[in-house]
Amino acid sequence: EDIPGRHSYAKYNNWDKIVAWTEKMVHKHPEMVSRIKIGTTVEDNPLYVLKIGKRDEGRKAIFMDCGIHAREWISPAFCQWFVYQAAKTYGKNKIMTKLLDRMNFYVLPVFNVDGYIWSWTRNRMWRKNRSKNQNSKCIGTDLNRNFNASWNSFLNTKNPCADIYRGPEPESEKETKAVTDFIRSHLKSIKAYITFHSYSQMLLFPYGYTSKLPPNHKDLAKVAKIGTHVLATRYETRYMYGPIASTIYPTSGSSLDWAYNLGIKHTFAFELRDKGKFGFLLPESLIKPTCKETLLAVKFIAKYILKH
Ligand code: ING
Ligand code: ZN
Repeated sequence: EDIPGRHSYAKYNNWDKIVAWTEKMVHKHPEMVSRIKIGTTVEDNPLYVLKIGKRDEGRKAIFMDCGIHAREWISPAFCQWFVYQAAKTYGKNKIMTKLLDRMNFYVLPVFNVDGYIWSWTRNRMWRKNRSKNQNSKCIGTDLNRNFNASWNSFLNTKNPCADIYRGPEPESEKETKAVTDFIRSHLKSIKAYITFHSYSQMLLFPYGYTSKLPPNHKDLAKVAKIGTHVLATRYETRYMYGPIASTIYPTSGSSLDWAYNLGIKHTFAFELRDKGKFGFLLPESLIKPTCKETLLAVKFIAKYILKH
């Protein structure tokens, strides 16, 4: 399992290893896992979504993305763990079997591929993508400020040199466009959207751009309350939950608010471990515990989606 130089779920894997891993998953589970290229990045790297579940396109589906921010390495690690556990425990674990018999998962293990590569090779603390900006020497757009959700409203996202630069227009970035096109074209089946960040230990839901509460706030809060409770049953990891704006900070142009306003009524963002002790540099020894507890919450959300 843990051989030096090889892909491992207990280690952070670079982009090349993750690509090889996507091939391996399809090869090992051809009836369960397929790989869809939804687009390419600014630097012409492929954007791969793994579809998990049977061929039936009409079923309910959940879209999940990891690694929208380059330095949040625990996030892609979770998406890999999720796919692995889904394929491995299908037919063995009662809940996973029921979920995969009735619904599909679309998993984008690395959203911001160019940034992820940059964080491995040049700057471990890189967050944005790697696109060039006009009239500025600064590089990159924050993909989680680039969605068409009150995009124009927050001035602090206007500076190309800022870590939260929103880009020249909504969906200006190839990565954003690939994801929004994919979700729009599968909108009939997609019933939930879940995005994975680090760090803070929070489970967030809309809105970020306003302190107004969405119509199904009570429903979202209930799912988040039970989800964080279920997560804590494994290692007693404490999560806060609530709307983005009041729980973490106000944001405009996030994928979560965009997906919600598009009509996906169950949208959640995980801020995975920890609470700042290691921050983005979460040690590899904490990858598996983080993934295991998070999987419990994700399975709970999926079960809820299946029922409602
Ligand atoms: N935090 C997120 C950010 O983009 C977030 C918080 C999540 C905002 C979901 C909006 C929607 O700032 C990190 N750590 O990136
Ligand atoms: Zn993030």
